[in-house]
Amino acid sequence: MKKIGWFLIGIFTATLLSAFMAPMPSVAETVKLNYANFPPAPTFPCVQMERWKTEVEKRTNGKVLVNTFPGGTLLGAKNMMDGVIAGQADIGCLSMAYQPGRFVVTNASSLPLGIPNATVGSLVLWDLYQKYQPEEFAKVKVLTMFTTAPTNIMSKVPVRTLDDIKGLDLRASGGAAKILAAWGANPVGMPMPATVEALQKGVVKGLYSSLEVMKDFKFAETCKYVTVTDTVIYPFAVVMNMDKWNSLPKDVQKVMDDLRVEQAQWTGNYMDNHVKTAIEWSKTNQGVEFIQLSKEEKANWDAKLDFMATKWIGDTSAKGIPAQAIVDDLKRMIAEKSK
Ligand code: 3IO
Repeated sequence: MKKIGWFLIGIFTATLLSAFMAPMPSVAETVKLNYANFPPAPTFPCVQMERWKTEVEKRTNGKVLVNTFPGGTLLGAKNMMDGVIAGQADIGCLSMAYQPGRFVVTNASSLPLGIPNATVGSLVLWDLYQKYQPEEFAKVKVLTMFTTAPTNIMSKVPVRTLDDIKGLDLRASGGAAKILAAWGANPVGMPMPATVEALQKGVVKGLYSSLEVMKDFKFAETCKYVTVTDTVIYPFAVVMNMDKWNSLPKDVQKVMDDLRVEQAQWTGNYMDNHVKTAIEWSKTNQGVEFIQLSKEEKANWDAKLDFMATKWIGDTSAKGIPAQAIVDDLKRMIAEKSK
């Protein structure tokens, strides 16, 4: 009886002690991170941001708190990289197409080389970045990269032939804008969020991007035609301020490093599935016509893009970048990941 009494007191004391000493992080230990994003909350760059936040908070047992800022409330589309370097935000999500000259190596992923979907695109983009470690990312810690699904024409007027697209004002940026130009359209460059007003005001007649925006930005309400081209992707990066990264505990850094490829794949997968949902919604709820190019017509469209990789290799080699090797690597990676 006496022995059991002491035993219970022992357990009671141990419990009490562990309650004070135990793993609950103290307020001082909690790391708070601000994460900036440029488009509105329901769009895919913000959906992946919330997923990353949830996973990091869970896997660090609450040691890290991530405050997310969608809709350009902390940093906008074009000052994302510089804002993160300057420490205006700890983390930022950027579309590389808005600064094509700045992200030369990784923007090679938006040459017309046949990336079939966002999952393959995201994994290929990550491997390309890892292999070449381009200096344009040297001042930041790259937390992940991903791509959109292949791009298609969404427009107020039907585009069935190369004649229809000639001189047509369509919104696109970076590599996708060059594709439009090759087809004879008039590409108008602006970040995705600005496209809403540009379409309303009639500044552009449509846009060239991945099709989930038909639903997420409600473009299907004004763009009643989609011309299926499934051409290039838009590449994205999520970057962290380098001093902030260096200040993080090792175990927190490990959680984030372990998420880099996983997050790329998750986002690609989310995008690929969400595009299917958006296509269904556009057809069923919005009566959007999906135009399939005939085999002959498609061959004409493809032929207009043949010169692009070769021209890019020529132009980019002149800057001292191993452009031929990058394109060869991209082709090999796309084939491997597509299996
Ligand atoms: C994009 C950008 C922001 C929100 C949703 C989006 N879906 C596809 C894109 C890519 C694009 O067109 C762009 O401007 O980066």
